[in-house]
Amino acid sequence: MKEDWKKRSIVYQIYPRSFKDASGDGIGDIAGIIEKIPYLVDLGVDAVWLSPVYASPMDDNGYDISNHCDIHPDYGTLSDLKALIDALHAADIRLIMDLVLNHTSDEHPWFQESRQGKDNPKRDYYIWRKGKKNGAPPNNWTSFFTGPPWTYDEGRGEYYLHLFGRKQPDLNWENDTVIAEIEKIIRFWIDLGVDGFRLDVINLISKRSGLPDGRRRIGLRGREHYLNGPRVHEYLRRLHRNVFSPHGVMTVGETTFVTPQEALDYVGHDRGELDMVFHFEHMFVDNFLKWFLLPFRPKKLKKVLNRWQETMAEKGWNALYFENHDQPRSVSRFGDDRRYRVRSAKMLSTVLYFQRGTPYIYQGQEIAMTNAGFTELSQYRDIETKNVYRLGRQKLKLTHRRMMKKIMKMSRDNARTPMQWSADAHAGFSSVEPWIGVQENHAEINVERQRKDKDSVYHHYKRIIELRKRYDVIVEGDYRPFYQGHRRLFVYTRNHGEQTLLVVANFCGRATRFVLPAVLRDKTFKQILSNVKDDVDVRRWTLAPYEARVFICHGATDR
Ligand code: TEU
Repeated sequence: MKEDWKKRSIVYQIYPRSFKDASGDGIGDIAGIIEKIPYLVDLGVDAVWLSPVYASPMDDNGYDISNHCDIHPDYGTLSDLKALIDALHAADIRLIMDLVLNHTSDEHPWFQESRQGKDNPKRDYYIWRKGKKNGAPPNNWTSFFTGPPWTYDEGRGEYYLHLFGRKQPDLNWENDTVIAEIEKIIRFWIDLGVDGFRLDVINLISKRSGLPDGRRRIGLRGREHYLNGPRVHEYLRRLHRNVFSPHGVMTVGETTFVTPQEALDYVGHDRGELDMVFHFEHMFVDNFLKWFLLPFRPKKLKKVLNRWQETMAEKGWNALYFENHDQPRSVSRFGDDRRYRVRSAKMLSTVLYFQRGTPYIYQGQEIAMTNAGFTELSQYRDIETKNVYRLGRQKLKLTHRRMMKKIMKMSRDNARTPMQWSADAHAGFSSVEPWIGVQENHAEINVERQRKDKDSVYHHYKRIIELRKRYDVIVEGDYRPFYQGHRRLFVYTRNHGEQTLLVVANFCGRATRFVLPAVLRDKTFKQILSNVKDDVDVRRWTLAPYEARVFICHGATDR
């Protein structure tokens, strides 16, 4: 990856529906985002990743696009989006748009034409098949949103494939015209001034020809026939060659289920495909296939993060994240949102953002917003959550209580409650009742309160961002883990030139003894960040629950 800004930028993800409602309809909008740009500047953000704001029936909150080159009226107009681009650029903040290219909405004109039948020029824009002789769907695959990924279309008399919702038909990337259409869409946004793209489920776009049955397994049957499919790299190299590279835009691919080795096939410096990818391995340390819950073990998370750091090393580049619009809140998931909410949130950010890679902060993470705490099914809005509840109750015969426990912990709506700006009504997000419930704890957990409190999570994030901009070692440095077998300590160094950074964190609610590894004892360390007040002797000390500190060795030269 050549351009430095892609490595150095702090990227802030905005889920527009829940960020800020300026129009007073209870739904976040583009005008609300523009209103909050000074907040993003104060935090130290360099780029915004904007989840979809395109025309959509909102079956999957915009990840079901019906017009890639127009804006949903909930959010505003194309000129509002252009105003957002200009306002962000005036504040020296870049814009990364979320592009969904594996599928569209079934209300997209392309699909409406494709389903007209065989002689329509768009008949092969999607993946249509006859069912099996016994009337069953074309194969035995299962969808990410439960159930078969095939829906029979009476009009066309065939099934169409949808790896996600039935209103999200998969595009046929085998069709050259589809790829040319996609290149036109990307050029449209680049011409409007967009600086990069987050590419939704981009490692699913190539399916094995024949769409054969998948081997029998629990969950996502058939995934071996489309995960990192046979032509995915060919397709991405074409996009890189034709549209990404000529304009120097940044690309981050969402690549579910990839291993570090497979990720290098996308982001390796010699690959000419993507700048970085979001992997999911650390999102599966406390569950099996998301809904079979497992106890969280810090050592498992440490192992995954260390492996990604060591595999990417100088060969590729990481996207550092713990949260996004699909995942539970990290302080509730990996920290302790009851006894140590502030300190554990600071520890998590310290462990994550001093690693090698581009940091991604999801809205609300910087103030340690917690899981939603919705106890009633009626409070949930997410299609995946509702489908999983139905599957659990009807197919697996699990009790309501059992399903609510899973949903309260893992629902995507945990991350989609309105951003908590203040203790005011509706958390200062809107002047009216929002589209989804506001958390009661917004009275204590909100931006306004934390910006006044120098010991808040917000100010800890600000300090981390300031340090990332000050010390080259954080961006350029290598990565060396220590205490790898330890169940509670997370320790690593970064080295670059004469700079050595040391991160020491206690990943649990019990005091833990630390002794400086022998190989580091010849260095003189200065503390540059801590989530607890007192000073310590870096050579040995007992860390308090969720304590985290960062040190830099003497001789560090400020950038
Ligand atoms: O998510 C893809 C994906 O794999 C998610 O479904 C994830 O596995 C799951 O939600 C974890 O609970 C992307 C978008 O981020 C998601 O919001 C969309 O629903 C999905 O693609 C379909 O576009």
